[in-house]
Amino acid sequence: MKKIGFSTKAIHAGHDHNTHGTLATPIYQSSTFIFDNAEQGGRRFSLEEEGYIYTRLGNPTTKVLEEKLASLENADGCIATSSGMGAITTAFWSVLKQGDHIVSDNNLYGCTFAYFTHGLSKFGVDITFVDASNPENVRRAVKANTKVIYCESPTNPSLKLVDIKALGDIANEIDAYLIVDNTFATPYLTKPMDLGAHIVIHSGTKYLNGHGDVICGLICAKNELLNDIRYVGLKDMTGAVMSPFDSFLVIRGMKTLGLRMKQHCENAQKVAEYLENHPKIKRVYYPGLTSHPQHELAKKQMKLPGAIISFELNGGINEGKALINSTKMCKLAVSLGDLETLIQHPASMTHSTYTQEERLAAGISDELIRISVGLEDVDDIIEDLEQALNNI
Ligand code: LCS
Repeated sequence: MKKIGFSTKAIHAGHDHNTHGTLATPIYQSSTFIFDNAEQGGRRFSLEEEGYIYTRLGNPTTKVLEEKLASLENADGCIATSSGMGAITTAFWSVLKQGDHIVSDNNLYGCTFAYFTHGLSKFGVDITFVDASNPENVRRAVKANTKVIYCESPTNPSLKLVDIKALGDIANEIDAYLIVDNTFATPYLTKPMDLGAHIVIHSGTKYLNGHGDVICGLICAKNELLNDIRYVGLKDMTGAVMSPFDSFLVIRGMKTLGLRMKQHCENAQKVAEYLENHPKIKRVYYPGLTSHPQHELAKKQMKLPGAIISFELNGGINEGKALINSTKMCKLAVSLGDLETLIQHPASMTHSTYTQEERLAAGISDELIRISVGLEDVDDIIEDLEQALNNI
């Protein structure tokens, strides 16, 4: 059978075939669903009969979104949540029990790191942080009770890559789950399920929605995990369910994911090359540059190198702050993956949940600046950075 293209799936997968034949997905803004009789209600609750019960357990608008992402990620299924953190916590509460051990890469989004260190550890879960860009470090950290290997790739904010296939092989050898946060790459650039991941997490707030107007998350998983994640983790433990209206917005955003990612990456490559050649800049972290230590892995594992860039200025933290205070069009804001170019300072903002010592151990310097390259005309992005750099 002919393979269906990415954008065709992004536009058509999960279509809601309703009686009115709507082209756009209707917003089924209903908290509950009416049963024909008591027997049917019972059958729905026992999962003997398919159908809707209550929106915390499933909703027809959200189902379209879930089927769309499952199709793009080559996953058996997908479960939408009210935030990326909701996706992470729901997945972990679903698969872990007291006494389990996690091996995680040390460079994570700040709140994921906080969930591990301040949250999970209180419930008797043991976590070892390693530099997972070398799979041997992960292998060495494995214990008899290791249940999950966890990573982002590229990582937030250092843009380090993790060899997902190598980690998938380790997870399978020790009968653990590999969970990959694919927020930075999106399925357009990397498909972790094809490389051996058992669960793929997204902050859909970022590229999947792409328009900066929703907080949401998604969990893609293998068949055997789906019921536990939806009917235990989401239904009973976090309750972090996505609203039908937000699902509608993310469905609309995802239809253009392929187009947007292509342009985001093209813009980012030019911005990264500009920054790397600028005399006031000490170092640029971007997988599309030949100076990136894992440039070869990026070419193998990613269709394009993504659109987040981090860099350090000559000088340091004060120069970095002066720069982000001087941009005009590029907005000083956290988040990423929006149409607008966003610039921020991880040490005092997104990664302030790490102590300075933990941050430095994870390779996140105090002077690091992160840019999410948007979809403005790239010459205008560069011109804004140029005037800001001239200001310091
Ligand atoms: N995973 C990654 C890789 C993230 O970057 C974020 C948020 C999350 C999960 C959590 O998703 P949320 O709950 O916010 O939807 N990252 C942010 C960032 O770098 N700036 O602001 C939020």
